[in-house]
Amino acid sequence: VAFMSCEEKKTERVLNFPKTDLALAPIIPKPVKVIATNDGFALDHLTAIYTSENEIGFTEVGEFLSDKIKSKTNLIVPVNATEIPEQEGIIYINKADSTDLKGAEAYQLYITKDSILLNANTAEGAFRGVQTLRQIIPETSTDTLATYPIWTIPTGKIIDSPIFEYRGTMLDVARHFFSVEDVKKYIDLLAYYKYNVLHLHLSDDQGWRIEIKSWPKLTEIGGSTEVGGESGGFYTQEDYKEIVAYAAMHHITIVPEIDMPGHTNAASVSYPILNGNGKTPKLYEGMKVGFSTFDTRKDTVYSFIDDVVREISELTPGPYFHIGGDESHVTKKKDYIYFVEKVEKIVHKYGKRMIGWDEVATANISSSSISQFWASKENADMAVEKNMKVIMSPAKKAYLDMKYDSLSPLGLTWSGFIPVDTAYVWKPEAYEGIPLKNILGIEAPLWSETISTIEELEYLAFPRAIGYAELGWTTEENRDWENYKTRLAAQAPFLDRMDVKYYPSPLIDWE
Ligand code: TNX
Repeated sequence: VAFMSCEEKKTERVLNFPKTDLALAPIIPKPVKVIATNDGFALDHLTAIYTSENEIGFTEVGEFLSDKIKSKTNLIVPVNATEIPEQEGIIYINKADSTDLKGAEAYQLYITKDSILLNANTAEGAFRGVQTLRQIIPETSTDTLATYPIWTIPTGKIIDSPIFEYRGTMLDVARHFFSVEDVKKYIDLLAYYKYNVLHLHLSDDQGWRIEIKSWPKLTEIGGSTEVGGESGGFYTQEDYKEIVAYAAMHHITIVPEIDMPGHTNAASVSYPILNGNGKTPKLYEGMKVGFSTFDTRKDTVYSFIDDVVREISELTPGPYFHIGGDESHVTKKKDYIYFVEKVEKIVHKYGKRMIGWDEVATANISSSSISQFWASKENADMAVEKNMKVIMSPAKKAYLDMKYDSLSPLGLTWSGFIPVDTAYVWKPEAYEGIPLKNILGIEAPLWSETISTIEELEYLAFPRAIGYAELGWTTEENRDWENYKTRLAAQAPFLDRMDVKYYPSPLIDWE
């Protein structure tokens, strides 16, 4: 028996490999450097994974890879197994302190016909590298003379690291609620393209979506509605923890947003004491913005915010808390500034770094706070003057909720149409004169006024979110629309296998 299996070893199987070219592999985001050696590594039933077991998180990364190989190929690839009689073609996932690994998310892949070596400084870097590896495993097995299937991975070397440390998307779960399952599926897809942040817009005029134990009516009342009069919904703290943990497993940071002092109708319906205009508000199911505000001069409002920021921060391991701060059209300018400055202190009290929409830079806030540029260059410039970091989310380029074109059944149009090429062909690192040193990264928001199901979410997010992933990771010299188009076309089999209802843009020759 031993002799028989020897007969079937690599040499024989390798004979049948067509010449490979790693440099042509449709990897998104495009890596810094790819060198092809034109041979093939056979992924098959003899493959095994070994990880740096003593380093935090590396074994989990190995298990993640094994799991994804299983769903793509049906192969069972053992991780750190000790008693496997026969293994060939080992995938090593190692911690390495190499000087050419730039930062926590950097990785290197050395693929030969006998082994794959994935090196990174951290489990996070290894996780990013695993996404590259997943992308170069062919969708179907390679035909060989062997009696069992193999998947040919092209050999060569990949050296890679991102340009930005913050690469996010935002999901508005307030205008329409999305279930924990929906959010998990979105996380699966984001992780594959190396996103590292998911910002959840957890409150707005139309709904409050996270349980706050000290203020239970927020979800009981404020969570009961959505745009269009549908039934709303909210995450219990257990649900939210589940999302946070699932994101963490994918090395994605959750950024919670409680939008205030405007966009607060749902909170004020639940507790009318928060409202500044003296009227008793009603539940709101429309799409207008800018009509609600907290009373910025009332102590109760700040003890409320203290409770909310404390409870959410306790459930959120990531460093950020997003306070919204956009479109407070009925808050007086001086009240708005007073409010943002007070809330920043509360955010700091609970150990978080504050993010706000670009308007927050009009207040006198710390340089450690972050301004999210969505509409006003003037506000973004104020943030730069204050030495703050800026997240690039310009509505004309990066809004996932804009229609692709006039035929799009879903989406809004206030900042224009955003076809797939417009979404890709711009430079977040040199946009509207914001200095590169101030740019923390890029985020593509998906507002949900016009979408209420995961299919609709997918239609607006994909394929544009794939392009934003590349803008956040890949240097400008390595980006090119014509080249990107062919790599994007090659995502179709993956998206189909994941059952993603993406928009089949006619600009792309889908595979
Ligand atoms: C503007 S972008 C908003 C949201 C809307 C969005 C729709 C921003 C900070 N505020 O309240 O949902 O436009 O595109």
